[in-house]
Amino acid sequence: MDADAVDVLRRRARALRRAIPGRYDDLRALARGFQLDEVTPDALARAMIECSRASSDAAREIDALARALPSEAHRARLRRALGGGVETTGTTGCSSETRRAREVKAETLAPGLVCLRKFMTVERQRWLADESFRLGESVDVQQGFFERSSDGAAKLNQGSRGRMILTPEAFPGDALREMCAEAVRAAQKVDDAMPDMNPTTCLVNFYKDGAEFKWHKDSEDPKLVKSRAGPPIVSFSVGMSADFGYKYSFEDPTHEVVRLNSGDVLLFGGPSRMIVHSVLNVHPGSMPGHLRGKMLNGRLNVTVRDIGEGVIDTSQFPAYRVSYDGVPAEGNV
Ligand SMILES: O=C(O)CCC(=O)C(=O)O
Repeated sequence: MDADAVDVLRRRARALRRAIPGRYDDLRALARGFQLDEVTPDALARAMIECSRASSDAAREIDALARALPSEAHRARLRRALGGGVETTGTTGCSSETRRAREVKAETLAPGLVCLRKFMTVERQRWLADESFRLGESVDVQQGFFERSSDGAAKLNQGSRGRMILTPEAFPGDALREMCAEAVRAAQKVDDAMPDMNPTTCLVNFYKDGAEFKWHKDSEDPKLVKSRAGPPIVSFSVGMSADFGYKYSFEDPTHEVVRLNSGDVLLFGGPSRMIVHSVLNVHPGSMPGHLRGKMLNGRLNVTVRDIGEGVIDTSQFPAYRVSYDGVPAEGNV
């Protein structure tokens, strides 16, 4: 490296230290470890995304750091984990897409099954991603997305998927409850069979590209299963697109598929509450521009549920086990 290039790197390092004074040493150590293949690209990407939230200066300098890694192979691995570079507009950035009027479209797929296209604004998608990763990030909190493998590295707690089980109150303010209420109202406008719901629980899943979720039913109070009147699961998708498969019985040899894109909300309740469903694929390369470098490359899905009198056995985490009157519900995953 010539003297000018070294000088540029030194100046950038000083600028980065000024932008994230409390985090600079940790980030530098992670970047070094990554170049020695001792730290995974996801671990460095997560730290970079978190530090870049501090300010637009921090975001710009971190983006420059990602571009300045000397090895192209390492740059490429980091870009992949970030879904591109780090977003340099900081926390207040507002793209033209945000300002454009939203074109929400409600698709009734079956009685009780509605997809609200582009229901979440870009800001809401970013908010949900930021808050979910803030909650799911820490490998030392038992119930985050990550757990430690035997060699001490952080890995997603369900293989290519990470899960958290939360209450809606884990998200600041009343925002998630309000989003849910709005989505239910919008679905009820196009579907008389969509019941009301009162959010009590959220399952948050983070999928790496290519990840799947096996065919399953979401557990429900046996009384409501019989009446086909269960409150809807309200499912928010952010990040990469996925194919969601559904059918009405496990034995059915065929199934329908609906593509869920970032910002879409799918509701299944009433006669569709017990659909058998699966995430068939998460499409690589489908990360929307407004989320690149804002969340770890992949897909986030937040299902908000009304489990009524159900009780969750938290000792089984990351498995999701709900009982009604002491009896484990069918369809626990
Ligand atoms: O990720 C999704 O779209 C579905 C998640 C799901 O099936 C579940 O949480 O039970």
